[in-house]
Amino acid sequence: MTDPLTIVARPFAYQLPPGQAALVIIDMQRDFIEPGGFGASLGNDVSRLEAAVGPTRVLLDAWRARGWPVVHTRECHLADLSDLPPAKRDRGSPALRIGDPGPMGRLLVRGEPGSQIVPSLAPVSGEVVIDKPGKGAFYATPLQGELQRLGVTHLVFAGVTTEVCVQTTMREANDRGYECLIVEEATASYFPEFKAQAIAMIVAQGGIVGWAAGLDAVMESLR
Ligand code: TIU
Repeated sequence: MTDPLTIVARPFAYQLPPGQAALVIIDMQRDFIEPGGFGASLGNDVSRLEAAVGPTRVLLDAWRARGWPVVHTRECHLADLSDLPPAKRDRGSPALRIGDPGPMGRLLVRGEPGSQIVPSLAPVSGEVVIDKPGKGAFYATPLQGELQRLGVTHLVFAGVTTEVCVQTTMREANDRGYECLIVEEATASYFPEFKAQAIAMIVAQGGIVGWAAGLDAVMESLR
């Protein structure tokens, strides 16, 4: 077995076992990142999320070059909305609700243009794509079985939004025994202060949820 790579991270160094660490890219979908989608319908400034796309592409290229496992997730619902609880659809007073028609098709509905991952991060053959009805990627999905099939023990996270779907999934993964690292430049929130605080919560108390590292630190150890 190859020696683990050491990544300078908070709250202390992260040991990445080559081949056993999946890159997990959360919900880099047009519905969250582009105007006219679900994120915008909630009243958010979606332009804040674009900053995470380039750094995520750097990670994705590195994982692909090594042939390591890549997982993409998409928050979306079945066309008949049978997997959408009323508590999720009816919350608050958004401009449009999940399932309503918008400029990129029906909001957060599987197969619609808005639910697709942005073109520069589009999945390629052999990568795992998980469609999920919740904020966490383990709830009501085959993710855990896919990770077991791939022999994955470590998860390196990118994606949006930091404090909603990324943090929820990291917490679910941490409880399932995965060693989790979030890459700071590769994640974004509509609220910069929430991004900072979510990362602070993850690494507090000796890494209660996991680790955080800068993109340069990750790339340095991969070289
Ligand atoms: N609203 C918000 O910040 N996020 C979500 O609804 N989903 C994800 O984070 N993907």
